[in-house]
Amino acid sequence: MEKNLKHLSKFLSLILRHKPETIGLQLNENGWANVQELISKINQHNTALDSETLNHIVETNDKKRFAFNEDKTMIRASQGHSVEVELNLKEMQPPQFLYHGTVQAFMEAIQKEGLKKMSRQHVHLSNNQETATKVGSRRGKPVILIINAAAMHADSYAFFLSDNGVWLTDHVPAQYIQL
Ligand code: HQG
Repeated sequence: MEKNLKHLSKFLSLILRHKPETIGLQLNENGWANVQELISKINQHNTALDSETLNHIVETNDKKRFAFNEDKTMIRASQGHSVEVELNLKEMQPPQFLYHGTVQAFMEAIQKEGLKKMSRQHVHLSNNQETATKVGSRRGKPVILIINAAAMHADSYAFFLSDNGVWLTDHVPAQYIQL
């Protein structure tokens, strides 16, 4: 059961962040999908999903990746998109330090160019080293970078906090990164 839920959650990430066209779904400009349409298109795609299971995934997802709108007719991913969406995130003052987990293989490029958003809409940062360690571990032995977020903010770089607590920014120039 848990395995199936994890599989469904990954499939939802694919649909709601990257490739809605896989099931012929369209996200609106703010990344929202109609819940009934999502459920029926996922079922047409030979993947069983009912609204109870979807609610369960949204509530119990370890990173709270998905969120419903107020009347629960719409759903979206809270961050992590590669498709262009306007999340209308609140610009916020970051804590003094934020963290980014990566791997050694990227360090040469990162030290030259800083952190780039690559295929996503933002650079993803976290407010604790533990989360950054998990993010980096997806790719191998993690290297944790400490970002001087307060200094960036003082230099007018904008930071946004997603609904699920991920800090987002456009680019972290190398001078604000310490190992
Ligand atoms: C690296 C997951 C070369 C960067 C996670 C990272 C996170 C560079 C990779 C969320 C670079 C991009 C995002 C540069 C950055 N040269 N490599 N100049 N700048 N990189 O997946 O932060 O489980 O797009 O270090 O938990 O790893 O999907 O970003 O290794 O929150 O919800 O390029 O995805 O969340 O990789 O992960 P990603 P990320 P979910």
